[in-house]
Amino acid sequence: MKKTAFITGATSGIGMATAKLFAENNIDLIICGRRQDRLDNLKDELASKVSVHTLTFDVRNREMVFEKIEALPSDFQKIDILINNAGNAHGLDLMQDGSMDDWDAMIDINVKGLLYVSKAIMPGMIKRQSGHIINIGSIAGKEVYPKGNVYCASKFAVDALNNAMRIDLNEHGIRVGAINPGLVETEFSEVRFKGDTKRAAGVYSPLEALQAHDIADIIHFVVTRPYHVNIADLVVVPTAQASAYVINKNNRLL
Ligand code: NDP
Ligand code: 8X3
Repeated sequence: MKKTAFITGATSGIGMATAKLFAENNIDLIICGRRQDRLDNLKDELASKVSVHTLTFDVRNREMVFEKIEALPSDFQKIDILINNAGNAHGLDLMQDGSMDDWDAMIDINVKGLLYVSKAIMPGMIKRQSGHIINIGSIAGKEVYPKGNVYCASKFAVDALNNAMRIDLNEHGIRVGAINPGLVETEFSEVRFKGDTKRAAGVYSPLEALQAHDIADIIHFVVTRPYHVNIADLVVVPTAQASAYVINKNNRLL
């Protein structure tokens, strides 16, 4: 039966690549983000393949999250797959030097935003006793690295919430799992370094980083397993990356 996926952070990187791959594979889409123009362009690109609905909201805005999800048109109300992907790092500083605005952003977006969206979507899945939630964590949620502090903490929280969700939703037959990537070349580092594209490019050079489509491929694999198979927790790194901070390059410019 045809499925509908709700993807947060579909305006860029992993979320956008996943939306494109899902469209190639006949999965209808609800694509979300703050940048309406990008959502409109993506909808124009994909609408000949599948049904696409755009939702523009900031995951930090609790009221708007619920307002938008509750007002979904009837064709899009049955959400089979939730990809909790929206998130970013903001800054890379020693904890004693960190910006509290950056800390608020990471906790509010990566942790509380994921909770709000999940809270709005879980009741429908519980009612249908079916659904699949994929949380995009990070290797930063498995290992702390120097200056990663609050970003790592936010992704450790995603790791905990992924496990907690799987336990709490277990009796309802809902699949829950996390994909935890290492270095993926997206707009992630541009956001982290506040638009410093040169510094951002240095994170992914010289090494062959993962690309957004590599993660999209894995997400698609995960959602296309038979329903009795749940991939609960998966770490994926570039071959050049052995751990959060053992990376085969001359000098990682973090
Ligand atoms: P991008 O910066 O390319 O994409 C981030 C996405 O999140 C954008 O679509 C952005 O949309 C959305 N987003 C950010 N803040 C908000 C917000 N407040 N409200 C709604 N949407 C928001 O980065 P990636 O694709 O790399 O990141 C996707 C996920 O993957 C994140 O959770 C990140 O932590 C995780 N990850 C990334 C890794 C990497 O190396 N790139 C590695 C491991 C995990 P918009 O700005 O339009 O709102
Ligand atoms: C993104 C991976 O190592 O840049 O979550 O934090 S890392």
